[in-house]
Amino acid sequence: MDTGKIYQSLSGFYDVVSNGKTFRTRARGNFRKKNITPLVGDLVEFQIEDGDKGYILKVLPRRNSLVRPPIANIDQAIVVTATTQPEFSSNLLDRQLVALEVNKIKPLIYFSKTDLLNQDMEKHFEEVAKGYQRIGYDVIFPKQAFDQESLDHLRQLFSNKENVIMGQTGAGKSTLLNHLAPELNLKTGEISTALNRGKHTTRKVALLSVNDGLIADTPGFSSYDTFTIDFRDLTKYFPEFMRASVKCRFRGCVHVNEPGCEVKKQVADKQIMSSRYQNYLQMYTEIKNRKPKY
Ligand SMILES: Nc1nc2c(ncn2[C@@H]2O[C@H](COP(=O)(O)OP(=O)(O)OP(=O)(O)O)[C@@H](O)[C@H]2O)c(=O)[nH]1
Ligand SMILES: [Mg+2]
Ligand SMILES: [Zn+2]
Repeated sequence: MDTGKIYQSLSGFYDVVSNGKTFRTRARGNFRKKNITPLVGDLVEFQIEDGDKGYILKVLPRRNSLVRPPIANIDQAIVVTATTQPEFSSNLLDRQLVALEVNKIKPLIYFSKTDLLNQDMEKHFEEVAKGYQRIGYDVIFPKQAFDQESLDHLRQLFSNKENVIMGQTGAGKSTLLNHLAPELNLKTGEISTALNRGKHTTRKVALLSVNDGLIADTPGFSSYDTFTIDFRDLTKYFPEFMRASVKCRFRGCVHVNEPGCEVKKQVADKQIMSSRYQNYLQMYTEIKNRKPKY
């Protein structure tokens, strides 16, 4: 029996790398019964058969895992966020940030297509970027698309970590990776077709070695559902709400109808971005009204 890491998953096959060798494996039959799906990033025990094939016996305990994109054991997620084409959605961004906070994965927000903005829109998005920076997130806002400074900054932030690149279809995830490491030669979509046909250019999750780090390219999505958390806990995943909430009058304040709520005060004072609060309320209502699944 050997131990390795899943680098790629494609139609029921898992490519496991062990001591620098790749083995094409399948999951053992009883995985489905036990409701275990191996994920890219998983450490697994596997049995080698016929040289470079094998089957997975066991998925080792995970540090964390995401459903969208499906990946495990990640330190940092580069959230590629289009400022335009597709249109910026603070809601989609905040949902991804919450999912990452829930899973204790460090977000890094990368704004793409900044070269397509006119001056007014560029100013607007610089403010948006600053807002997320004030929350405490690492943010990269390229002055010119793929300028050296942004790429170097990104390289510095991802080296020696296991990273995943996530974001909406057509946001520019694969394009960004190609700029970081041209030898990857990843397939990218035409802007127009990517958006109009709703087709993903990237179809599989695969871990790639880029400089001194590992990055998973992933297929994009167009929507992002909420999470299996208690609605009372949602506030915990908004770091700026947590900082403010020590001054809320009530312990356990969820910042909706309570009097003396510091979060609502800071929204009114524009210290907290109102888009964040609106998105919080929307997610809160959604989670609260969700029918329990049996
Ligand atoms: N002008 C401009 N175009 C960009 C930028 N980033 C990506 N694009 C274009 O946007 C289109 C989509 O890029 P992809 O890299 O395929 O997007 P993706 O996020 O990998 O999409 P999926 O694989 O479908 O999830 C391509 O035509 C890219 O050339 C950018 O910063 N500026
Ligand atoms: Mg792609
Ligand atoms: Zn409050």
